[in-house]
Amino acid sequence: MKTGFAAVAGRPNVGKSTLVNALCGGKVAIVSDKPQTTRRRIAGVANGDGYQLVLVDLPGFQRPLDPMTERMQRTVDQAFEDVDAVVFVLSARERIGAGDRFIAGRVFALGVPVVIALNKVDRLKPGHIATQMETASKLGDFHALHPVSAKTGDGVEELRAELVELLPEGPAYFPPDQRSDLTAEEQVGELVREKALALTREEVPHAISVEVEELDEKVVRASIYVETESQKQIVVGRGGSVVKEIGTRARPEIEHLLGRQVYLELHVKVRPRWRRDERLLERLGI
Ligand SMILES: Nc1nc2c(ncn2[C@@H]2O[C@H](COP(=O)(O)OP(=O)(O)OP(=O)(O)O)[C@@H](O)[C@H]2O)c(=O)[nH]1
Ligand SMILES: [Mg+2]
Repeated sequence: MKTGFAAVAGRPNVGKSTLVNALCGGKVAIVSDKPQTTRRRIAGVANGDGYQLVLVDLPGFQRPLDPMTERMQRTVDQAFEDVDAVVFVLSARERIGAGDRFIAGRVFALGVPVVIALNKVDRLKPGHIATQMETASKLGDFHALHPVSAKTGDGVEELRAELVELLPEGPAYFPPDQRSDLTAEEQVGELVREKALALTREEVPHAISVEVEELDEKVVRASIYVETESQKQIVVGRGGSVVKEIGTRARPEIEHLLGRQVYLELHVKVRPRWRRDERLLERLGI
């Protein structure tokens, strides 16, 4: 059996998590249109005929600004230490530039094959895709370059097959029915955060974290933390409308995940400067 790990690296918001989900054939990681959605390392498992490919979804490469982003970047650096390949994700919709070259400097120095995934090619003109592929190919000595759309699934199967080829022979790392290495509590927390991100803007998404405090047969109780009173007002919404909508959107996905109906109880709380609280960050898995 071919088994092993591929780290998924790239700038924030290029579609790494969407691609991990597509490669795994199901939702492993949350996605949003805001940068810095992924804050921790998440292993997503793709099982197939004669292989188990573990995709390591990572935060976007960034210049650390505070203890939280520092820890996120450390996570990225550490994840490179023991992988069989790297998927270097680029967005075909943006200029391939200095940020990508900085990451290239790191990933091409690792000594493992680098597969470039030029993502978001859906609805782009072939001429534009060709130009972007040309630019991408100059980033370093890549093993393969795949234009893909994580959103439509175009090219994803070919990319998966390419990655499987790079894996050594070995035993499976995860039981066949396990899709990610997060606990149920962690997955539920991420789903709630995803809905909260979708419903907020500007600095608010970055100030949100979610902790699941209770998860039993019937009840899921979680706290949504923000940093200031005014952020709390935004997340609660007029007459509780925003937090209610977060619950309405999250509950079906939580029930699908757990395989049972639950009562979802959400509380919005202020925890000043939590992004600088090392102990809390540790507890949040960041
Ligand atoms: N059009 C298009 N949009 C995409 C594609 N893949 C991802 N997106 C969108 O790009 C945005 C970012 O997607 P994510 O998967 O969260 O990106 P990420 O690289 O994991 O972002 P961070 O975790 O914040 O670093 C979302 O709005 C996605 O819907 C794609 O193939 N085509
Ligand atoms: Mg992500």
